[in-house]
Amino acid sequence: MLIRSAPDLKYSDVTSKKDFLDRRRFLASAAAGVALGGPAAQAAKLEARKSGYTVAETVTPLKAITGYNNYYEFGTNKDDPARNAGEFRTEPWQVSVEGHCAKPAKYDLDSLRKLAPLEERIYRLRCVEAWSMVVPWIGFSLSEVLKRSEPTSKAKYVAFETYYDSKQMPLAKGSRIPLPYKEGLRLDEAMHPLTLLTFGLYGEVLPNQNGAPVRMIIPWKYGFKSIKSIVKISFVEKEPPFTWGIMIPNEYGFYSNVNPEVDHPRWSQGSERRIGEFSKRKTLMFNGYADQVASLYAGMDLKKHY
Ligand SMILES: Nc1nc2c(c(=O)[nH]1)N[C@H]1C(S)=C(S)[C@@H](COP(=O)(O)O)O[C@H]1N2
Ligand SMILES: [Mo]
Repeated sequence: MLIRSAPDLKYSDVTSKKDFLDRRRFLASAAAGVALGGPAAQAAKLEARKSGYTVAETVTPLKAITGYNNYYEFGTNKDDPARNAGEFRTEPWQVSVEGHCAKPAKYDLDSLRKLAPLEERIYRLRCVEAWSMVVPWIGFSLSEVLKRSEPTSKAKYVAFETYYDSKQMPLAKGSRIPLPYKEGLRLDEAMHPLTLLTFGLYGEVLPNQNGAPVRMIIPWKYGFKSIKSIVKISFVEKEPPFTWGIMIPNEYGFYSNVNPEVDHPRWSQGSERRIGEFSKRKTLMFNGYADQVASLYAGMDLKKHY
């Protein structure tokens, strides 16, 4: 069983005692109903083994991660998703893997989650709006799913789509972005071991505002690439359209790799603020994952392919 109800406060060896104590405190306040809006505050535990894919940095408090979100389907203010996503139905859930592959597949959430052992990976995530966070995510490499469907030689990119239901997401229309939310990766980016299919955070299943029941985390790219509440994964031949590129093509490029040297047309990307902290820190090339991913872009002009 992956989900259990017994509390598990054993925590990663790689986090400091202070982080551990912080976490206990935040879990306690969440349990007391302080941190989370809506009725779905009883999160189920999600067991995961520790992983080597981890940054040794202070993790961002659970309360900040679950209270300051971008999820336009549930409103455009940072505190809207925590307030409005609580009753979103994430069961039953189906994810379809289709397109240019020998073995298309449909998974319910449970069968998807059992495709590989769950790992806890502490990753940075950097939003294009120049804030960032460090999160103990739970999931496994997306490649575990992709390789099972045996992509054909025509599969050059992977396209993703979010669930959309205007009845369950009445505020979505007001966001004025085209929905369902769409994203895409080049096949080699999608197959990269860092690319995480994510089911949980902080030892629990994903809170709805963070993209339950399953989302992507691509830690070297701006946060908008990390699409939430996925229902469709397709192998495609051409670079797929993505929501922010459809909306404002002169501001958002397909790659969207974190790059302090390429500013957004309206603001600098040279520095960032960790949510919950006051001072700014310098943004790192590929969000600090250059050693792992820079080779994917060898020979590319990153000022052109931003
Ligand atoms: N479906 C969907 N996915 C989405 C978004 C969204 O509005 N809708 N926002 C993106 C943006 S801009 C960011 S920064 C991250 C935020 O993830 P978080 O709320 O877990 O911090 O989710 C991304 N995934
Ligand atoms: Mo973002």
